[in-house]
Amino acid sequence: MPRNRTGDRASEAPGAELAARTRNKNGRLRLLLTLPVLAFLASCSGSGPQSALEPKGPIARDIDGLWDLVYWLAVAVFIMVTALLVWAMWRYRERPGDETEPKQLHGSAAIELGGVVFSVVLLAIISVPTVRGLLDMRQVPEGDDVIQIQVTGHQWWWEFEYVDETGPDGATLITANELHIPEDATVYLTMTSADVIHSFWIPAVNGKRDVVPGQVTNLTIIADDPTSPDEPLPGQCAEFCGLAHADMRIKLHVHTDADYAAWLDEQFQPSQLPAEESELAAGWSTFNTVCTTCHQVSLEDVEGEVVTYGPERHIAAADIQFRSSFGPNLTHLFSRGTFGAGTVELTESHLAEWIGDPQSLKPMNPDENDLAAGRVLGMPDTGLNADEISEVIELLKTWR
Ligand code: HEC
Ligand SMILES: [Cu+2]
Repeated sequence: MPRNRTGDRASEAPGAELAARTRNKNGRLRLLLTLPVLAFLASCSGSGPQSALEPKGPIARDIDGLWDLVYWLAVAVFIMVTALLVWAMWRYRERPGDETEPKQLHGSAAIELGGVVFSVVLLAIISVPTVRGLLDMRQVPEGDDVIQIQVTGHQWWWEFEYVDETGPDGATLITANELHIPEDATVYLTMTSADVIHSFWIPAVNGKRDVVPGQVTNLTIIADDPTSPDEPLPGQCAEFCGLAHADMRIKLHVHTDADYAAWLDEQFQPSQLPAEESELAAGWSTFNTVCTTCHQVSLEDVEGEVVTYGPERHIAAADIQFRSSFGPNLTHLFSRGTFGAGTVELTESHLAEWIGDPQSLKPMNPDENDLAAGRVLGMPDTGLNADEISEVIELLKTWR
């Protein structure tokens, strides 16, 4: 007897049960539809500036090209497999009057071998440019024009030291979170971490690379075109590193050669140590008792001598002396557009909020283990009163 294909069991069910079942079915259908709709809608977001699909330099462009290759191969495979599936479903559909089952087969040398060979060929096609790209990216760039920058990851900010750039006092240039480079320059980052594993990632210029305590890793970045001052290329830590991990950003400013030289010049103009009787003396006294336990600052005194205040820098990694600090170097704080690792716009009122209650702008509370081990994480509440805070801000404002 042919199978009953139109057999409607629902016709035997009482009305209420039928309604319930229909509702149930609708619910399931809706759930089933939700997933592809969500996936589809996600594609409407476009790619923001922090996207590997918007390369702004040759290395990132290579990665993007590889992505395109893999994507289109995947699309071709998807279309092929789907077409085969649809064809098989249609060709071997059950027709009225069918009495025999289709031939049941177990194993087919042709199909299995074909599948294996096809996959191997595809993977080989992908692996050649992948391996070549990886080797290219790992190459240590050479030449006098390579800009060397040491990067230290901290919970939860980035320290940049321009090791080849020494100011009039012989000290190297140190800054935080906002990285400045000239267009088309090959910039070689030598990286380590002061605490836990971080990962340095500015998708527009290269892939990510882990930043590991006690080890040195490297990354080359190159950017094509200058960025506008209020639209630097965004990046961030890409390895979960604690409470404020998501707020560990990087801003990459790309300059013309002339603008880069001007920026360096500015960074080497020493900030001033307030004279003893000046209006800024009170702010300096607070700063030098409270803030210099963590923050470094290099200041020129009235005699023209530049002195660095702050904690000793304390990391030695591999054969490189990393002279890293507990908090960002504040010598040229007001040359930055943001603070708190690129998360807060640098304005006086934000700064007052930060000094008064840093946790309100960026959650950095150490957990119990850290407290028990005496570890300080992030910027603590320094307990200054409103007057002291505004005195300190008046002082900070002169450091540009
Ligand atoms: C116990 C160490 C410690 C002390 C003391 C301290 N800070 Fe900080 N400060 C930090 C750390 C760590 C950060 C980085 C926080 C982050 O972005 O995750 C920071 C960040 C900052 C920043 C933002 C810098 C930037 O470029 O992102 C400013 C400004 C700042 N502190 C000012 C002060 C002032 C002013 C004082 C004194 C009243 C002070 N800090 C005292 C540890 C400290
Ligand atoms: Cu991190």
